Amino acid sequence: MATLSRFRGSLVGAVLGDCIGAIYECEGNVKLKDVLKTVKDLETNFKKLKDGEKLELLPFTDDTAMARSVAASLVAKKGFDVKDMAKRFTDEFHLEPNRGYGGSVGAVFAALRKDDPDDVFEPARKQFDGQGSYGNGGAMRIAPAALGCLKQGFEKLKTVTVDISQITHSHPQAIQGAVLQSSAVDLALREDQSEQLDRDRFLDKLIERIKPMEEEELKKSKETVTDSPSPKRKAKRKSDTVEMPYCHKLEKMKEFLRKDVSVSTIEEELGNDISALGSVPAAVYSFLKAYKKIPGIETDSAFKRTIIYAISLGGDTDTIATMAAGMAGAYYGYEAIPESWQASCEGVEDAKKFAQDLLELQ
Ligand code: AR6
Ligand code: MG
Repeated sequence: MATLSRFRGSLVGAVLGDCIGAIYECEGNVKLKDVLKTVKDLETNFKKLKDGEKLELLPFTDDTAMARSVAASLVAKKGFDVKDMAKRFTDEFHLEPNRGYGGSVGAVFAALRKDDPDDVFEPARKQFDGQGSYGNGGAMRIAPAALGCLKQGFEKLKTVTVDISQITHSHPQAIQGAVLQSSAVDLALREDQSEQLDRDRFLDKLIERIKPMEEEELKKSKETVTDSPSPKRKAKRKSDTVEMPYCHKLEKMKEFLRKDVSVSTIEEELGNDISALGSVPAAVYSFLKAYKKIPGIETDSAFKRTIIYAISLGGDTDTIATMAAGMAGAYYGYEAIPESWQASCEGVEDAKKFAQDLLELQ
């Protein structure tokens, strides 16, 4: 479970999902054949390299920029320190604001820098008339927390995840999405690879963790229905409007995994957008789906299938791929990650070092 291979697998996997996925971000419908060509090119170009030559690196985006801050803070503080983490996010954003951050999160960093509030959650809480952001920014960066909290168990991981999310994303669905993502990485790290992965059981364990959070939120929203409505998002998909949408989507996945479901069905039922609810389930599904062969993706590597399939879903490709690959790397380990892909992406060496440092925290 807590091995260097699986820690490295998760963090390096997440970097590759981000860098490769970013090629297709916001492209609308992504053609699988284009994604297959992209990764084939990475492999061909790597083979052509002569001694001492280096590839032009695919840059990482805000997903990795923020995940690095999560890892760096946990390592420097030997655990979670909310002020330190908020400062690292803020400094990192101001150092390189053009990493593809979401449209509204910059305002949180600006307020954190300008006001330096005692309560670091305050600027995020004020977003969107007090609803908070429901974007996937809390989930996309969270994998290092699963590594850092592995020894302490789920309750600790949950508390830390909620707080890391709330620095920028305080909408309940953003927080639940972050907990779903960190849980999936945590469970992937813990799975015994010598046994078959029981995908229904994996989903049941995730449901067990998310259900109480959704139930609590539902109760709150029913209590406050008349005076101040609890955060609701304008949903574009029917599957986002059900009472406990994360649990609903996790249950649906069991059915989808048993048959060959089209990408458009996945987009409709699970989503592929920048909201947490519209992307974390798609990432979990990509990881579980790619455990077995996928028609049209002719590779024996389940790790590669995960990234290729996640990107083929379209929409917020870098973030769905980074989250899915964070799980896949945690499960399959570092050795499953192709050298040519690593050599093509920015930030891999740092991810390896962070994995080592987080392992030493255990
Ligand atoms: N009400 C209305 N619109 C909202 C709300 C809300 N409560 N919350 C979010 N939005 P942001 P992120 C819309 O800025 O989650 C990048 O590609 C609003 O249009 O918090 O950090 C990253 O890599 C807002 O501008 O960003 C991520 O994949 C947008 O959602 C992705 O963007 C994004 O919310 C989201 O990053
Ligand atoms: Mg993104």
